[in-house]
Amino acid sequence: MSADPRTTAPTLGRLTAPAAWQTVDLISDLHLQASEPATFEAWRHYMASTPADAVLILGDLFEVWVGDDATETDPFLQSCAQVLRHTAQRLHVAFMQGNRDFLVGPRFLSDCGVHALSDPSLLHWGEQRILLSHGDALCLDDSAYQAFRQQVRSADWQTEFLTKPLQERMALARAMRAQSESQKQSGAVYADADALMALNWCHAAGADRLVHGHTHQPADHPLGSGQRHVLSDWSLDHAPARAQVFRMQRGGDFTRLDLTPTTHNIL
Ligand code: LP5
Ligand code: MN
Repeated sequence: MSADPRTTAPTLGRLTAPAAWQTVDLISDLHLQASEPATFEAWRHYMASTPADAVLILGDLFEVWVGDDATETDPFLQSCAQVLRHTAQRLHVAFMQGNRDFLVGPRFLSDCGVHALSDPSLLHWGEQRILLSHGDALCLDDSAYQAFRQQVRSADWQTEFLTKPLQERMALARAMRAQSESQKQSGAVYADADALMALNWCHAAGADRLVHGHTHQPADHPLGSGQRHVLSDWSLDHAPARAQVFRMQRGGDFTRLDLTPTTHNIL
């Protein structure tokens, strides 16, 4: 019998903030792609100008990722790498895999000077303990997705997939995206993060806050005696425009910066 994921303690990554960090930004679900240039430009501008000491990317930075070797021939991915590289020279940039870009590998990250962040990870920041996740693993009621996730996160599946020629991997990813979009068009109601699992994760980690993305439903929910903060996705190429940064200050001030052009709130 396999263990109940709701009550199983997760394997935790850890990130200890240096004493000098005053501001940490969290972003996720930008789904960067060549056909969405306004979103890319907003991200580029934000990365070049944020006053934060760290930008932690909680998954789905990329619309899709079929292997680090794709960057060799894709000018758009090279531009994204350039933005990461420039930013990582100035501040701490960390990347957690999402359900679209779980194949981003150590080679790409080290080429860009970006730190890997496992899912979930506990941020130790002074007295604060903040748990970070992409969020897809918490959407337990989506059992078809959880089965798919278990398969594609296995080392065997990934080794086999990554040995396929690039064009074949791209075709498989397109088919998978089409399958996922058709499920969305058919009006499927998506599962939210499971409340018991989220609470147990926080207890196991000694955290009173969880921050995650994936569901594209930005909100702050009570979670036991703490809170669950859900990040927004980004899109400046399709209405409604959305691009939010979750900014945390040392000592516990949390704000959401809205970077959509109409707000005049450009960093
Ligand atoms: O991503 P989004 O928001 O549309 O929906 C997600 C879940 N979908 C996914 C799939 C991604 O969109 C595409 C993955 C790209 C990875 C590229 C590299 C690997 C290629 C792999 C090729 C096999 O994550 C969606 C959730 C939703 O979030 C809400 O949480 O419901 O889950 C699904 O759509 C998965 C299905 O429910 C189960 C799929 C069963 C497999 C069917 C195979 C169909 C044929 C595909 C051809 C390879
Ligand atoms: Mn996601």
